[in-house]
Amino acid sequence: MTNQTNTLSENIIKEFKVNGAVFLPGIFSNWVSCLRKGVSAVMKAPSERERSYEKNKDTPGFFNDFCNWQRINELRDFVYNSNSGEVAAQLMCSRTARFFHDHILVKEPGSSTVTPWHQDQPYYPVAGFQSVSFWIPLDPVPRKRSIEFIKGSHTWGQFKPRRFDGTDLFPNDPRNHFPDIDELNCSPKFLGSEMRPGDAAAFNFNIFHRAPANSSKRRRRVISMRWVGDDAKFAVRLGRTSPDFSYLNYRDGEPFSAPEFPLVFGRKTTE
Ligand SMILES: O=C(O)CCC(=O)C(=O)O
Repeated sequence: MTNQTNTLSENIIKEFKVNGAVFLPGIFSNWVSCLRKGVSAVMKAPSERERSYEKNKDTPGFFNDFCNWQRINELRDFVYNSNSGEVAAQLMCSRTARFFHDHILVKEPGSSTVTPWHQDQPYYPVAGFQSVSFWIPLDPVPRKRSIEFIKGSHTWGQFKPRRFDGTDLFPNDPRNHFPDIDELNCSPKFLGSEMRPGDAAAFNFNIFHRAPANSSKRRRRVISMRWVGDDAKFAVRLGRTSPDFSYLNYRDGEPFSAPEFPLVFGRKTTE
């Protein structure tokens, strides 16, 4: 698979830092067919982490599966051989880029599941400000069905995480519940864009974001590829994280390092 643009402009890097999210048209367009094959392989044989919504009702589903890059060749190829590690390092202003996990999110035509406003980092066993997820659509997505962010909200602190079905992930978490966006006493600015296959929305793990239902007649296949930078440390949460890595037996504040999280960009020759 061929590589493509690796160098981002200073303006893009600044926009990411200040706004917490940036849209990168065409950045992974060479990888669309490879990623589509990877998503299709996972959907044919989901992992034990698969968690889909509405699958037992008569309504179209919202397929979610995580952490498949080690068993699916196409996803592994993207992680190691695409420009994503280098692009991630630039956005995070980090010397290194370590892969965290892949997350497949397929909304079938007519799926009524809205992905509610949330931020990602409180769900994860990782702390640190240097982080980026690439939300990569593999089908065209108009602005009204695309991921949406609140500009600058990656600096607003961390809140108690809820599952996408509305239940608390960590019931004893003392942090405040995620704010009701309609009741914020500021005027949030929303960031969104029409997107094509192979574009990416790059965003910090702490930014507030959501994605609408899929009221269209076409599937909305997306893969989110998540990366962390030099300052990543393990974070112990008050329950099983999503995705769950409790089998690693990590301690709070330990360097975020395990074979599951390969250092893809900026490796020292001795590592
Ligand atoms: O695609 C969606 O519905 C939500 C995506 C999301 O929340 C994420 O990638 O972090």
